[in-house]
Amino acid sequence: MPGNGGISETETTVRSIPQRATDLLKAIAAARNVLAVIKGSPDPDAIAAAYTFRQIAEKAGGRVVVESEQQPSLPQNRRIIADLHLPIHYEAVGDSVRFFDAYAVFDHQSIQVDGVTGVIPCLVHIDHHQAVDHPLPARFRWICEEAGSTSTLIALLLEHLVTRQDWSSAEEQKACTALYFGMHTDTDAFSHLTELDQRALNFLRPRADIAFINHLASLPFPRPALRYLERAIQNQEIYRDWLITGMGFVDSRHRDAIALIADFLLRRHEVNMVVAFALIRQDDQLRLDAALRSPDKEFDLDRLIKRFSPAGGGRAFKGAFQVDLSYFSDTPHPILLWHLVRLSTTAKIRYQRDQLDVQPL
Ligand SMILES: [Mn+2]
Repeated sequence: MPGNGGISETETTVRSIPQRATDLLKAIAAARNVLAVIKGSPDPDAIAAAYTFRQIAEKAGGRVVVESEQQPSLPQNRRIIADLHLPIHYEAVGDSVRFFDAYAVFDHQSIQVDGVTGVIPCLVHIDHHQAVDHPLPARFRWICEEAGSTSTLIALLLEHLVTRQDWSSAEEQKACTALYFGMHTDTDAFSHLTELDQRALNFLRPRADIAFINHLASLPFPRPALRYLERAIQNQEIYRDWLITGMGFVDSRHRDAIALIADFLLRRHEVNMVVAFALIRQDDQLRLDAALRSPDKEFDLDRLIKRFSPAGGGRAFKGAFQVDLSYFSDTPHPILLWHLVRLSTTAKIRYQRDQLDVQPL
């Protein structure tokens, strides 16, 4: 890239990695017990990042518990956790938060975690989504949109740390396999890789169990998701160059189907946006869950999503937002509620499409 003494942005990032690895170890040395929180649905990218951080921290004398707010929903995500024996806790932290000195967040724009933020400090925040405007403080932070996944960033740190820490080849393989799958998921099977991703992949590929990953990646579309896909196809409508579809109530165990279906519809149709949404009921909670997909790397999906909901977010190609509707969770008329949600959401989406002409992102 010109204008930088001939040094590309990627090169600058790569040169900063040894220092970042050192800073990460310093941060770890400052806290003994760390809670690594996986926010939202545990996807392979977040799982791999949190797991590898745990291994790095334990070799540096720290202790890390990886905690997920939700159970994994896709069969391949359950398989990678089970087959690689990745230790993840699913109980809410609650009062036990006081047993930790600090917490860490990976693969999420915001480090806000209810019941944790404000109680203990945030030690580490690593992510590849767009940075938020006024981030809460974190001791070590690496936000890098040049990476297609958080696993990319962790792999680049690991590349330095394996030479400085005592990693057996089995441990290395386990972490690299998880990170490889994290990258695979976030880059749509490596179909769009940045220069940084390519570097990370060069490190991971010879160390990962590729046969296992190929097996995971070939697991069929989960059967319950097919039912939702059918609904998504029935309900889809094309508004200008966007495809909009609602799937009704989706069982919380299969909520990842919304993202899979959005991916599928984008591959199938020549549109500039896919928005797929559904209502998710979990215990006494109810929320609207929407997945957005754009085929255009330059499209600022994050900014668009913020127009729907400040709590949502995105990056190149993918994004999502949720709206809490728990107040309506006991409605005696779920079908009526769905109609209302569908009409209102579709109207909002159409409005945002029209707004792009008036007020570009
Ligand atoms: Mn990610």
